[in-house]
This record gives sequence, C-alpha cells and structure tokens, in this order.
Amino acid sequence: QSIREKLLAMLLENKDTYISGQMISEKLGCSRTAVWKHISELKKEGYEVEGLQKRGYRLISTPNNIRPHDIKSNLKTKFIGQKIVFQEVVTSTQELAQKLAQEGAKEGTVVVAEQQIKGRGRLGRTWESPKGSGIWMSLIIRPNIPPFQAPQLTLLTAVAIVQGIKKATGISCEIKWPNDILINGRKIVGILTEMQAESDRVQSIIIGMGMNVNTTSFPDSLKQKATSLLIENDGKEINRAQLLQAIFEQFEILYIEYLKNGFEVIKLRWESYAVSLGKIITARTLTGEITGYAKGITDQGVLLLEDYEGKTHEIYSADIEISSQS
Ligand code: BTX
Repeated sequence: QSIREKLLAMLLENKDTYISGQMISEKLGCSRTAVWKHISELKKEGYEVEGLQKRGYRLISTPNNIRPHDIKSNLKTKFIGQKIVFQEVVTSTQELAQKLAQEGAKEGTVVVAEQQIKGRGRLGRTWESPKGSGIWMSLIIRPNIPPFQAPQLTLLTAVAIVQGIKKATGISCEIKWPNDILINGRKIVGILTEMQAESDRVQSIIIGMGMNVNTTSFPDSLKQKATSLLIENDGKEINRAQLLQAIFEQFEILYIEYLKNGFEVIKLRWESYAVSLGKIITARTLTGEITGYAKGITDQGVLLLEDYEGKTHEIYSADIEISSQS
C-alpha cells in the first residue's frame, strides 16, 4: 500500500472520531507536514476532511472517484484488484489489459477507465462508455484450466457482480445467459470474456465488465434496453469505489472456490439468478435461429435448448430473447 492508501484506510476506519496528526505521522512513518500535504491532496480530489487543532482529522465524505487509492484503501482481497491501472480515457480497457497480460501482468490486475472511446461488446458491437458515470474495467486472470472451460469464467463473473451489487447497494439483479445482467429486463452490466491460450492451456483470460452505475440518461437507441443502478435506486448516486470493492471481494471468494472445487457450486448460484431458464426462448446464433425450451446449462456453461420436436441443441454463443413465461 502507498502512503496515500494507508492514510485513507486510517481515515475510513476512524470515520466517527478524530485521529491526531501525531498518530497518523507515527503510523505512516512520515512527518506531520507530510501528513498535512497528503490531506490537502485528498481534499483537492474531493475528499471532505475536517481538521481541528487539538483533536486531529476526521473524514466527512468521500468523492465518487475510482482511482487506485480510492478503491484499494478499503479493499479486502488477497490479489483481485490489488494492482490497478487507472486511465482517464482509453480506447478500450480490454486492449490495454491484453497488452499488459502479454507483458506478464500478475493475476488479479485490473484496468479501470473513466471513459472508453471504443468500448467493445461481443461480435464487433460497441459498448457505450460515457465519462464519469459508469465502471469500465478489465480483469486479468490466469487460471490453470483448458481453454474449453473458459466460458465458465463469464458465468462466475456474472454471479460475482450480482452478489457484489446486492452487497454494496441492496439492489437485486438477474442474469440472462450468457453475459448480461438485468434489472426489470433492462441491461445494467455487460461482460466480455477474451482469452489468450495455447491448445491445451489458458494463458490469460481478460474479463471486461461494463456497468452503468450513475448514468442518468441513455442515447435513444438504448433507452428501451438499458438502465443504471442510479435509475433503479430512486435516483440516488452509488459510490463506485465501494461497489468495486464488493465485486472484487465476491469474485475472489468464488474464484478460489472454483479453482478448488470446480464449477458445480458456481453453476448452482448462477442458476438461482438466471431469468432465461425454464422459459421458451429464441437463440440467434451465427448460423441461424432456434426457438425452444431453455432446459439448463451444462458444466461447461453451454445452454441446452429443446426445440419443438424434442431435440436438444447445445448453444455455445448466441443472443437470446425470452419469448414467454412458461
Ligand atoms: P454485447 O455484445 O452483449 O452487448 C452490446 C449491445 O448492448 C450493444 O449492441 C447495444 O445494443 C447494447 N449496449 C451498448 N452499450 C450499452 C450500455 N452502456 N448499457 C446497456 N446496453 C448497452 C456486452 O456485449 C459486453 C460489453 C462489455 C463492455 C466492457 S466495458 C470494459 C471492457 N472494455 C471493453 O471495450 N469492453 C468491456
């Protein structure tokens, strides 16, 4: 942890009391003037800190920033999110994360940006990533699994995000296979998993997550399909750093469980959040359209769809539309 992160952690831990400049300087091993300078810097970033002559410093409020120290000062993970690369503007966090992964970035490294100018969805689609209101990030992991199991990580990520959102905000979301997180049928999060692999082993998986957090309005083309946590939270702003901490923590718990015991437990959780199962759905794949009953997912995360003739199809990649409640 940097001095800035340690200082913030101390202020956050002692939110209801004052901590003296003397105590801070002893714990951080720097002069009281240095402490004062760090506090001034934090104030410039939007942290409200009260300083009283005889009592010391007290944190009153935190800004809605997602720089590394905002996220890491209160992050209780071993490796997920412990290294954060922050950029104000990027083309796509996926691109930068891929480059870092090739250069040997450690597992758990995260790239976060305030804005993407070429945010990517699947199949060459674009992902709207306006400045300041969302979370646009890519996580690098290096699981020792064969490439065909990589889709399991998309499903694991969806579970981690649903649980993280619930923990940080109390809001419940649903998962639509394979990679959308919805509230009341509208998309709040998109997940894009990209892999670098040899024939039998994964080298790295880059999990891209785009979340509409404090977005107040969408372009016309998305108005019917998209929503944000703020909109679903009666217009109240969500603290993005706290949300990220919760998601990283949930992800790490699930990921460790997955590496130890396999996909089974994750699958059960995923199914409990899935809206697309047990319904008649239409799957649009690259080769055509199939309508049928969504029976479930396999241990590899493949969707099983039973058509009207009773034949079961294995769907690896598609867009699905839920046609009816059944
Ligand atoms: P997808 O192909 O499933 O969804 C893309 C579609 O979703 C678009 O065609 C559009 O209809 C709709 N859409 C676009 N922007 C938004 C938005 N902000 N909110 C809701 N709906 C939207 C889903 O792809 C995967 C998206 C991953 C995005 C992350 S952001 C960080 C990382 N970097 C990067 O370039 N992509 C990932």
